[in-house]
Amino acid sequence: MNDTGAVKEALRRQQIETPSWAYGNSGTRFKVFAQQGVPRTPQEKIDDAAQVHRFTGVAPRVAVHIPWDRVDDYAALAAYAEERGVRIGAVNTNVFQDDDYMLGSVTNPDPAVRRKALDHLLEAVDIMDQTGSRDLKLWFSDGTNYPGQDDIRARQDRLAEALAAVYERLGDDQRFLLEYKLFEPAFYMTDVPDWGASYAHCVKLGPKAQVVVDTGHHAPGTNIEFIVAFLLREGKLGGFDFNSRFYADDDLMVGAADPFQLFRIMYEVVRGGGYEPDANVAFMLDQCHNVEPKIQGQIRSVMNVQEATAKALLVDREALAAAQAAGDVLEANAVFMDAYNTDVRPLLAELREEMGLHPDPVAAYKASGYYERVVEERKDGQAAGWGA
Ligand code: LRH
Ligand code: MN
Ligand code: MN
Repeated sequence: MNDTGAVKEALRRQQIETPSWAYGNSGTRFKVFAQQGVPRTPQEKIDDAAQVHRFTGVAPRVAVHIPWDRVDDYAALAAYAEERGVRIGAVNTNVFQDDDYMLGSVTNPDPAVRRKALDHLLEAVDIMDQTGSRDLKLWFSDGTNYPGQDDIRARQDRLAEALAAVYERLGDDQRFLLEYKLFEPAFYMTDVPDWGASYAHCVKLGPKAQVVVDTGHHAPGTNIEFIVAFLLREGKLGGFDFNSRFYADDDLMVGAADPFQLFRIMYEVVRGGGYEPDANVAFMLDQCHNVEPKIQGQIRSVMNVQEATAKALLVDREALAAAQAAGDVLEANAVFMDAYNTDVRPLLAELREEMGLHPDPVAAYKASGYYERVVEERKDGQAAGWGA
């Protein structure tokens, strides 16, 4: 796509979902650093997410994580979000924080623990009914630390049973996204370690089961764009948890560690039709801002995804196809790199102005005084944190 108008049009309809947990305090197992002005309630997280949308224009949804965002009335929470110009997006489940889950949740050898975990997943679908959310995001920390600790195959059977029960409960307009992760917190064997395991379970269940790619969940050196291309071709790419990493599941700002990788991923998304609205690929962020300001970190991340998308849309597909067909390796690579090396910031600034936004979202946010206001307003009470 080389016509700037068409590129802008495509960028205008981009939707990037931010995670409620990115607005709360977070850290590592060594220290959670408390920041000022951090939200104390799910409503205040939504207030902050609305700021990201206000200044970027492309972040209209916020994902929730249950029980971190537990409220009495989820329909009221959805209405609250709408009043602030955003919507509730994916409902993320949490079967990793109770003592009961030490040996696993849905794969636990104890049927009572499995039942408890499944009940939580089903409750999350009830919540989706109230928030109007389409996506249920399932991530299981399940796994083992030592060879022989539990039966790998039996755990797969238990997992399949739970997934089937959740699938059964989904409404017509709902689906689940099964997230894989190589390791952590389990260090020997994880029950959904890679896209293949997620894909196989999803294929068996049907179209309402899709794979979600968290970009921080692979072994170093994994070709993530290949996975994206493959899943899209199979109609099984449900979405992304975007973040970046240098070493493991670092949850740093997307596009910070390896912007070229983000571009390559977005190119495969565009190439595979995943950017079309009816492809239903959810572009979500899953990040933690341990040392940087949170709302500003989210704004920066949204802009990083926008920039990678703009470059992906700018790839001269015709020239690329011609070079590929001719076996012209260097020309094909040059066409690809041309798009990556384009400075798309002026184009995006122009687009924002056309959308009635400030061309520089970070500067506009800083000048808005929102941060100073919430630091003052949120002085008292308990700040929400990762896990709170
Ligand atoms: C697991 C994960 C998953 C969780 C989130 C907090 O590492 O990526 O998506 O829900 O982190
Ligand atoms: Mn994730
Ligand atoms: Mn993760």
